[in-house]
Amino acid sequence: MQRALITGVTGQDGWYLTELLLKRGYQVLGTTRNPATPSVLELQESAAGWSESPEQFRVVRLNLTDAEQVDQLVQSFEPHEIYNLAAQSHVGQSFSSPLDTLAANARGALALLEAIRRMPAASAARMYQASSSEMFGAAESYPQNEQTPFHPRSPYACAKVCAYHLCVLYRESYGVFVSNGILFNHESPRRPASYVTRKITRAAARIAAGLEKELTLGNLDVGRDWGFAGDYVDAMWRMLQHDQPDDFCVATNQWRRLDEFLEAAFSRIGRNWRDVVRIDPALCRPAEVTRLQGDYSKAERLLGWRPTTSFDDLVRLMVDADLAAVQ
Ligand code: NDP
Ligand code: GDR
Repeated sequence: MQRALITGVTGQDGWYLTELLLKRGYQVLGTTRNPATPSVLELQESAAGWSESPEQFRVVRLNLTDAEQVDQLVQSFEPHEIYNLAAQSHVGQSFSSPLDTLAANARGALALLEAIRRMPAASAARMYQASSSEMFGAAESYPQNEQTPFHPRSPYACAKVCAYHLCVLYRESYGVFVSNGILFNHESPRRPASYVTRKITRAAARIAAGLEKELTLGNLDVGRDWGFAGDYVDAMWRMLQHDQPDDFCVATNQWRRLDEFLEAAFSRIGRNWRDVVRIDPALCRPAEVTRLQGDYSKAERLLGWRPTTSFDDLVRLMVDADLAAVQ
């Protein structure tokens, strides 16, 4: 049986990846900072439905910045694959907690690379590193691909650039099988409401139900390449099945302005977003990433991956899930 270790298993991507791996017969060990939370219980209940047996899925506590703890976990579980998803993943928040962000997002990746380096070469784990399109930041060329230079615009993005280069270094210096997935924004009903897409779809549903009257946002003058998280975890898995480690952009090749997302979400509930959206400058970031648009042609060519969910379907899926939740 293949064994996979997923750090940050309680997050959006951890959820979809756990489902994918359990349904493919993997034994999955997930890590969290706190196993006593409702999200762990919810995931365990869902995982029981995706597994053949209760032994197939477990969640353990791990402090990713504690290299000794990381090493002990890796050497005892002997995973074939490691998916490093744990991170302080909120870009805006990284400006108020830069040191914690750097520790979790860069030091955490390094602790895993070091643990892999100490595994017996013949059975060393393959690693997926959750790199991000935020690393392109202020890039001026579109679309962005694996050759586009990085220009990070937040402590979050700087930490991800650091982790990215550490992965390349360990691949080149020690032959570690580690691949960077440079994933563009991907969303789902499991996205926390602190991210703009879910904040919008949740507010639309609550406004439709008469529970709220307005929605407060920051900078609307931005655009992103938004895909569906369920599609993107399949790209992660494919990277670790490929014959060699590499770096891949995962995206839809389309970008939309934030007001187009608002338009799509509020038209689903028959309202005009301009009537309810209020701007609060306090929600704007000290440095902004104005436009990200990916090019997934390398992932398609080498991994046979392509997205299956359109922008309109994604927005509909998220608004409908939030409407169902308020009802
Ligand atoms: P989430 O924020 O939903 O999940 C990440 C998990 O990491 C959390 O559930 C949390 O689990 C854990 N975590 C949070 N803060 C810390 C911290 N300071 N130290 C250690 N662990 C922490 O992220 P996603 O699932 O959306 O993303 C997965 C990974 O992919 C992240 O690394 C993210 O940066 C990256 N990424 C995401 C993209 C996206 O659009 N979603 C795009 C590109 C990259 P717990 O509280 O249980 O410990
Ligand atoms: P992002 O996602 O920063 O791209 O990072 P987020 O949804 O937080 O912001 C997208 C854009 O919307 C603007 N914005 C707002 N954002 C939030 N959160 N709340 C608001 O009220 C608001 N108003 C406007 C932002 O300024 C920004 O330009 C996500 C995370 O998942 C990262 O971990 C990941 O690496 C990148 O996507 C790719």
